[in-house]
Amino acid sequence: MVQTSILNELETDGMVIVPNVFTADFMDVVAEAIDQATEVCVKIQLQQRVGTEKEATEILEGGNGPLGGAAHHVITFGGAFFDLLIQEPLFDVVEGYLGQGPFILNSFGAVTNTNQRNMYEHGKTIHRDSRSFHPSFRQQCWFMVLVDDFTEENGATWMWRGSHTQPTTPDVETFYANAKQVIGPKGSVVVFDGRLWHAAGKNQTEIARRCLTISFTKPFIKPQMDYVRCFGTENVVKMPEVLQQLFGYNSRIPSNYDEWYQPPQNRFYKSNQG
Ligand SMILES: O=C(O)CCC(=O)C(=O)O
Repeated sequence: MVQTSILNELETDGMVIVPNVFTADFMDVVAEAIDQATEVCVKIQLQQRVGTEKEATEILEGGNGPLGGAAHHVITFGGAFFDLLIQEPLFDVVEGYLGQGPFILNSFGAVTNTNQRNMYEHGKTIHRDSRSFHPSFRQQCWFMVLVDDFTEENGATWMWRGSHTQPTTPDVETFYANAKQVIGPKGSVVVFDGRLWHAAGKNQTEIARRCLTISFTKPFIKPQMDYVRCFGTENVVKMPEVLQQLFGYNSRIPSNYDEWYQPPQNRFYKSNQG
């Protein structure tokens, strides 16, 4: 499929499934990185007593609470996740959809869907990812990266094509009458509008089904985490330019006059960021 037809489908349907964006071998590396990151995230969730019950021990089996199987901001682990972004996959589609000019990373998480425990509450309920709705503003462009093959049996996500125009939550019957599961081989990417209604499927197999959930916005929208502060400015300036841009280095908010009054090349919020 040429990029124009990908963009056209995204504009019409609010979603498009693009096969073969990543190789199966690369997805295996990413899968390993997700497992490691999830183990760390679950430990933090336990420590902070958020989302996962204290007694939960089967770390990769989806936790045992409303955050079961969710690992947020795994981009902070670097490695394969950086490698993925450095490839700039489908970035022309993201720019085409959000509007001309640069964009930033809003979030970069992972979901491990299993049959073992309570699955991530947010993921399994009928939801959309944008928390605010505007009928014409394209706030978020999302990637769901299929890290494992998605099948009917292993909990492929239910997505309702064209539902990004609907402001209110559909009732369960209407949603499942219209939504279809996203079936595809690992390495595929579902590009979708953050207003699209969707829900994780039920995994009826013994094997985990993993995906990455990545969102992009224009730079003037706050990201879910301040990645520049998270990585440290001194480290971000040494990163490839594409990562600097995505992590919001070019759209930082000055906090005093010294940071505000700077020559153009040192500006915190650069003039080309919209
Ligand atoms: O894992 C899935 O199938 C869906 C996840 C999801 O919708 C989310 O994390 O917002």
